[in-house]
Amino acid sequence: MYNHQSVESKWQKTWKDKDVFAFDEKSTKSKYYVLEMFPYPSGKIHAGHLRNYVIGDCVARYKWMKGFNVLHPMGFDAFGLPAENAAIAHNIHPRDWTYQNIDIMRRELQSIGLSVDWNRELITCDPNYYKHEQKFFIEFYKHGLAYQKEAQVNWDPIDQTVLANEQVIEGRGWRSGALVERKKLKQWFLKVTDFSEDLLRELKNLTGWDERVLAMQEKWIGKSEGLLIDFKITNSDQQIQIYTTRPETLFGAAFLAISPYHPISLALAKSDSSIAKFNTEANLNAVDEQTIEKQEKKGIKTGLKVTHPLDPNIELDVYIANFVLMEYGTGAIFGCPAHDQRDFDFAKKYQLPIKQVVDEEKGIIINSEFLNGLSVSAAKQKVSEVLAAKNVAAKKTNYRLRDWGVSRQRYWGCPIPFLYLEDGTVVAAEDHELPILLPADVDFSGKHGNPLASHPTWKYAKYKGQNAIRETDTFDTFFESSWYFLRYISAPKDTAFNRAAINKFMPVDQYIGGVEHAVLHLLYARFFTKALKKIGYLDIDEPFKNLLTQGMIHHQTFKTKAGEWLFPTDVKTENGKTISLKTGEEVVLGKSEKMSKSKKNVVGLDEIFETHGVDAARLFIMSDTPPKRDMDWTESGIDGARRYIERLWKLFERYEGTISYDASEFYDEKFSDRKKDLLKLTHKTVAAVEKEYEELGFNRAIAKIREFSNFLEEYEARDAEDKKLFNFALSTLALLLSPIMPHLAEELWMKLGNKEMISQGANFPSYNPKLIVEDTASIALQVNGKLRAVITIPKGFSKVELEKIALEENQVKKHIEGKEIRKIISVPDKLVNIVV
Ligand code: ANZ
Repeated sequence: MYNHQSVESKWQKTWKDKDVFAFDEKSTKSKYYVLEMFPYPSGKIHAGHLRNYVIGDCVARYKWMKGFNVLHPMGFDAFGLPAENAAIAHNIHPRDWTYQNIDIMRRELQSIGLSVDWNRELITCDPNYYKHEQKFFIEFYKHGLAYQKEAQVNWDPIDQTVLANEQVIEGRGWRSGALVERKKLKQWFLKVTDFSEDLLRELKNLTGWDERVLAMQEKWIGKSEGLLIDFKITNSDQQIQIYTTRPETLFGAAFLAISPYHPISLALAKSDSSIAKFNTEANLNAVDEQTIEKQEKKGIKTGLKVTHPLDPNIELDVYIANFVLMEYGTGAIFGCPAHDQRDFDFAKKYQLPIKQVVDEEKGIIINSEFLNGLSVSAAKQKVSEVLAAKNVAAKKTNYRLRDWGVSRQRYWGCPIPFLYLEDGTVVAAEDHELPILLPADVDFSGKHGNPLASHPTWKYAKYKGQNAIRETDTFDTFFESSWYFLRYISAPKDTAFNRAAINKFMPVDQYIGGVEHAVLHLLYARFFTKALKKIGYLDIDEPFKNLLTQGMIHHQTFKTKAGEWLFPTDVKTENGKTISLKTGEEVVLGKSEKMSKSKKNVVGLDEIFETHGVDAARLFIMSDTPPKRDMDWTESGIDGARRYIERLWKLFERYEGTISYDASEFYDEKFSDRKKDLLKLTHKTVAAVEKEYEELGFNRAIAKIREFSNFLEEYEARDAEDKKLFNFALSTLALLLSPIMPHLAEELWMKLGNKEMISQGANFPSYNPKLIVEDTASIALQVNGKLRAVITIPKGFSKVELEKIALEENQVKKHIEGKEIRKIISVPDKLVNIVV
């Protein structure tokens, strides 16, 4: 029996003692930067973390073996609401809660056997980390990249904080689940929109990114090219400007609609109580775009009318409508019910005409006066020209991307380094004041909103002798994760990073994380990189060269008949029946779903590491599914992984004698076929596994390794030479296994008599290209003894098969056409002669 407990802890200790994964900045080898998204220290690692970090570790270990100077760091994304919520619930300081969790998580991460350089660990709530962001922010401000404005914000009434649009999921706060409200507050923003075009254009350079993520970012940036059109208000010389991407449908216009926040709506609300009421209601419901998209389309007539810009005889009513966003375009639209779903719903409700103006099948314009018969694109062009000539339209490119609101009314974040003077002026904190530290003594009763604002003294400060009040908002925690990958490379005391080192070791060569970060974190980090370059801190454009977004882990769900969820460890399956261990009752089997605490379909990693071992968990997680795809965690899968380890252990017990593992040394044409087969399979496996590791096809690599070890299990070493070959094969196997199961591989490697650990610089095995070519034969095709063609095909075709192939060959056909075949002579692997 393989004793995983003692083996795994032994190697973990040895790696640590010898500091084998320390990154050497002075090394002359090529660098390779592997990074997994760092965890939030919630307390325990779960299966999703495990998958994320094991994938990264396999990449890192493989690259070490390929001779790269690998940087593989780890840290903790340590600011955030849960710490504050814990403070409120359990009367513990957020700092203590966070650091306690970090200690637990660090230990857990280390127990997975990661090849991480722990010397570079960073913790974002450490003032030595966050002080640099205060500096960045002040610099951004000086360069016009940070600014303050009154803004409609998404207000989470439970967490008492502002949420970014992305943190509102179907109208509810992403953490609290509370219905989100709208509120106006003075907020700090970063000018992400300055980079809209760059962020979009450079997606094309990110060829190593998952296509799904690229598509999501493109959609999020949402470039659209359209037209601004002025509609004149009748009996007034005022106009309403709308934005449209479909000017060719202008004759289908049934109404104009403006946002409840449009200046005209706000003005009307002052004198019209029903409009005021409508606006307030829209205000309460309108939160994120998904909600607005889904909610019932409602409007109210303003009493205003506008003239159609292409036909003065047409007048349209102006509505205030709940589906028109103030933040997009001009906050006003023309409604075309026949060709837009929202406008259609609206028209149905208010009995407005629905006039079709595009024949979708033919792709031409109809019912549109001078546009009739034109193609959609020609009509677009025409409308735009006609309106431009009248001076009532202009081309406009819009982006859906918004500036990033970074203010949060919370304690456990990085203080925003600004002050308000008595006369209302806003000023950046003076250099000598930095860093602005969080006060330690705060009231977490949860009754007074932001503890920084209600702190008795903290916010009172001086600025050049004047009285001042500190900004009590802190940064959104996505601020910290927007640049942490730079700080791992070099962490000087007084500056955020060393620029030369960044130029040398950035970008991250392989970034790995969950697809849930496709737009938030990954877009902010890209923006931050560009913004830091703009203010002269950096020279690079993009932070992440290759991005792998791993799939989710699913597990079957179990319920009692009464509908109570059960943990997988609460049930047992016997003779096809699954019963509850507690009651003996049969349980209801649910489908396999994304692991979640609420459905209890989670597994305890500690127990699995204890019973099956870390390597078994690593092997299982990497085995059946490509990293990108969702995978099913099954008890039989993890058992199977453990059994395979046992088989490997037994296989290596057959090793005897000395070992030499230079690949080419052994090949000899005079070897018997079985020896040749063994060698060829060894080389072929190395080639195949290397290819798969390069492409992150770990599941396919493992399949190849298993074929190889199955073969070795059957192989009988009969003589001394055989033993040598067999030992060579085993040593190759240990190396191939090492990225996936590093503890086991290290142990097996030592069993083979090696003195140095694999992780102390063993190379990935090489292969002899000559030995991996498929065995092929060149077949001479003759007609009446005359050579007509030579074909190359795999060896081993039968006579009948060869005849068939020969008769279908063009050159042969030409020479036998119309003639009677008298005889065919075929010699396997050599020739076919057709006599006619
Ligand atoms: C008339 C029209 C006719 C439209 C039609 C669509 C279909 P993208 O492509 O995403 O940029 N729109 C413009 N501003 C809006 C706002 N503030 N709130 C809600 N909707 C707004 O979308 C542009 C289209 O979204 C515009 O084109 C406008 O409706 C609507 F058959 O104009 B369209």
